[in-house]
Amino acid sequence: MTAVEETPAGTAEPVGHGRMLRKEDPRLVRGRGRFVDDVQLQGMLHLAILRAPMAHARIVSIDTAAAEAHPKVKAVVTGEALAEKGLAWMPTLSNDVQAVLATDKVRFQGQEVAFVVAEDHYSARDALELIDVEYDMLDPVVDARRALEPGSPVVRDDLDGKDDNHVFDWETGDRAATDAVFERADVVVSEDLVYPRVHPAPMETCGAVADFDSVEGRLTLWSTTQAPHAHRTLYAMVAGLPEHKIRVVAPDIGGGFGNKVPIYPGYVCAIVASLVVGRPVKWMEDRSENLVSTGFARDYIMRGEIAATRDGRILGIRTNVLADHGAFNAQAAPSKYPAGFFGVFTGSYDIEAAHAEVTAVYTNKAPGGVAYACSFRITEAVYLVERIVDCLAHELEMDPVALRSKNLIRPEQFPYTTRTGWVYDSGDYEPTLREALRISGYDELRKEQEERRARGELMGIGVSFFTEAVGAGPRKNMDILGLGMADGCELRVHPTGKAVVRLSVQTQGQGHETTFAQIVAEEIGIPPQDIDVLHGDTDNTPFGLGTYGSRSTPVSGAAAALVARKVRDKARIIASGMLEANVTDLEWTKGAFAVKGDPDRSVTIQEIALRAHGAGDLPDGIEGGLEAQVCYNPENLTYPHGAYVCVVDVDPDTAQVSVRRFVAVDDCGTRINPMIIEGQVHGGLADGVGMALMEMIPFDEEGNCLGGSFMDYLLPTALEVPDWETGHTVTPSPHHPIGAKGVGESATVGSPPAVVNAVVDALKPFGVRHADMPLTPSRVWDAMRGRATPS
Ligand code: MCN
Ligand code: CUN
Repeated sequence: MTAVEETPAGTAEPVGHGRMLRKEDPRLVRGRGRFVDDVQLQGMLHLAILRAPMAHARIVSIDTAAAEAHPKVKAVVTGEALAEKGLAWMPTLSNDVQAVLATDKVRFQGQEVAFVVAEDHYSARDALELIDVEYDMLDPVVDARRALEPGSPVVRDDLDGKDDNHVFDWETGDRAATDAVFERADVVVSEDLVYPRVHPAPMETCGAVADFDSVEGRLTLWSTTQAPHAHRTLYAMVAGLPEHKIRVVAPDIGGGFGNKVPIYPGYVCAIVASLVVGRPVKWMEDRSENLVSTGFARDYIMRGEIAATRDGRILGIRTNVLADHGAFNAQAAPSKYPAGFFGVFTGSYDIEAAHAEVTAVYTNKAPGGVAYACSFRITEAVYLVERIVDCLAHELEMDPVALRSKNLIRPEQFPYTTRTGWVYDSGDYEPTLREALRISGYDELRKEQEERRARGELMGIGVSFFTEAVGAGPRKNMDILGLGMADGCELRVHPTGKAVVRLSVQTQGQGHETTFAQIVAEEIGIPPQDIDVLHGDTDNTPFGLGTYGSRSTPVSGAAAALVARKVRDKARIIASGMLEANVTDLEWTKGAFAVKGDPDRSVTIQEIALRAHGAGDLPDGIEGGLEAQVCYNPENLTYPHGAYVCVVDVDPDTAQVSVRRFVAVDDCGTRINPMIIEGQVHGGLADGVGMALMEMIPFDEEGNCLGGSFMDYLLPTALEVPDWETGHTVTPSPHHPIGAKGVGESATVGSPPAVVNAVVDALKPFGVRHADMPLTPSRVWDAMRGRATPS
């Protein structure tokens, strides 16, 4: 990255796409950000939640008398009290219900049982200790593999007639055709792969401040949400408050990574508390609460099978998945996709047949699923295909790059319909792969590896190639709880030529205040510094479904480009009046309309803005002002892709893995701000190294969560990651107005298999073909000794 290309925020250049420092950073790096916990209101009270200490137990009684007697306590609320108001249960994003506060049983360790509202945070916490709950212990179901066994404890006996732990069965592809190609294949390779339960662990935990104004009947909720509009609609449905009387504000958000998509009981408790006590109430969870109770990710137990010819032509892939959904099915995914977008498990390869079946089960663990830069389960899908392709390379004794190269979808095949029905919009895979090989010096690395192996050193080279499906989604087949996945955008150009663009999506660190200003700038020629981006306030932004699944650029970014074009179209008509020329005789150069062939006769967008709002006549039929609004319904998802190469060294004495190099070449179509893209990729690669080597939320046999703090749940630091080496190719999306595809999750999705493939490659001298994440020293040690670590 060259510093020359960067433009400090505040200077006038560049207009439009290009490297530009983030507009939000002056505020954030000076400590002037305003997060939910910074919200202080007159008379505000504090809420703390009592959580279940065990995974599965019947509640016999709850005695709140001592807590209520605490001098600073204003209210103590139990599930029973909520039940009287019909608020003890709330709908989840997957059409299940989840307990706001437990009434009958607790179903996972850390589940919400009661809450206290007090004058300060510490008194609220202290009073939790004074609540006396009598539990009747029940056997828990912890291992998803045992959840469907007859006689297994039933987690969800609250559901009518439910006598097992089955959530859903889902399948995709053609079973018969797939079985047929497996029958005739020269080589079939199977492997059991576990994608462990991990956690998005954003820097800021979840929280809310609820302020109910009983005179106006208005609720204002500041909350850590990635989807303010969708949350508002759900609160209206759950609490029965009229939607126009609810305002959801998401101020600065300290990272989301999917963790802030669901509605958590804590938000609802804060709302109820404000309604009951008549004062503003703040709830902020601590780190352990976040790790133990909020949306986990993955937890997929997969069997992958791949069929190929002897010379490495992949014929088919099939897989069987057991998905652990925890105690409530609260994963966020479009309604018709119970396994998210796992259907893209055929990856970037042109194969003849594919089939997948997924069975989901309830267990006595925290609810959630999907979250953590996942692109709706594409992380699992990409891990499956990229690991199993490496297993095939191992069996065929073929170079993993050569095997991939031979099977990649070819450029002339796009738009490409996969065997499971996904239409990849565009792609040119081979150049991306070649670029990753060039940057990494792949052939040299293989030579070096040979030399090192001869000396007894364990060096590994891992490759992954991924295709993602991001930008949910077309209304025809995507919704969340019945809400179509479109996004609105509104643009107002002021008389002096400055502008405000209002978005329905919500940045949590992705830099929307910068890139969306750039998108608009590119279209109407007003410098990005003169365009403010408003988001995260339902009273001030148009409706839309929010930020997740890397959908902001594909959906809301398209809306921003289109709304700017709509304004430009109007500006053209006004310019024609100003220049006394026909609209068709006008030419647009960035920022001005000029008469064709007479460039001296021109008006800038700023001059047009002034005329639009000013005195004097406008062309016939044109109203004053320079504003527009659109709602964008995407035609298809966008399909970014990438090729990654990871180099690791494994210490033969300690089995410690160190990532020496990581090369990531991403293709996200048209690039709006390359610097922000690199930031997104760097973050995602760190996620990938973390998941591959150290992150996991494990449980003991009783269902105690063993990953409830950052002492146990290890996140990678600067010490565990190398200097990232990034590159790119550009294959625009044909249906997106500016050709952009999403990128926010690409690296998290694509990097775990590259790291695991590298570690397994390092262990080749031991005959290892697979080892499960996270590849901690003990697991690597076991793998070297031919022992499987239970996972
Ligand atoms: N971008 C670009 N050119 C492109 C594509 C994207 O310049 N062709 C820019 C965008 O304008 C935006 C950023 O890159 O500023 C990410 O865009 P996009 O891929 O559309 O993703 P979203 O903005 O929808 O962000 C969501 C995505 C998800 S789902 C997770 S999870 C994740 C991620 O973003 N969470 C993050 N990256 C994160 N980064 C930070 N700092 N914090 C999080 O919580
Ligand atoms: Cu799945 S994590 Mo992101 O889509 O918010």
